[in-house]
Amino acid sequence: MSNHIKGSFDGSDLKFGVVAARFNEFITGKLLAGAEDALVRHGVSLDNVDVVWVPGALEIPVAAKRMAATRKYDSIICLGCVIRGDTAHYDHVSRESISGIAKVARDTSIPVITAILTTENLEQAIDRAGAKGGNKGFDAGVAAIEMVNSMRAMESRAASGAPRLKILNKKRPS
Ligand code: INI
Repeated sequence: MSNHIKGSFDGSDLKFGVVAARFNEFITGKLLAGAEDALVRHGVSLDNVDVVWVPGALEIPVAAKRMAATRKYDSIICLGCVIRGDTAHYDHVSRESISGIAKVARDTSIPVITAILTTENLEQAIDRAGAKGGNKGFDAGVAAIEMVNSMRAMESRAASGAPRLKILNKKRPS
């Protein structure tokens, strides 16, 4: 039978960075409240949560990258809200911010969690920021804790076994 590695939802002693966009702050403030609620309910102390505000969703990736580079956070949670307007700007902002955040996670190996709402209108955003669609900030907080603990569990299991792919460590014949 295979070994299933699962992260716990215990956030005590974990430290989080949050990057929140001021654009559409009416919504992102609610995402932040949801994320903090999730963290606290899972044992995180708010003393261990640092929140950096940036102008808009496009600025989130660079701030998340700088936070990750400090190596002081177990996970970084990104909060933004992009609402479709009359131009193609929406497409650029949503695509660049979300793909930029995903790249930070890959480049730094730190779980970087995305709660960037991309909606057709304000009503859809409200639904997802604490109304009938739940609160995507809360979901992001829970996902951040699970990811940290699941990566830790995987690493501690891997550390207990013999190293594989020994051939890679051998000197190539000249
Ligand atoms: N930023 C957002 O976070 N949401 C939006 O809906 C949005 N729209 O629609 O323009 C937006 N634009 C600002 C952008 O993120 C940058 O802050 C700005 O372009 C400066 O670089």
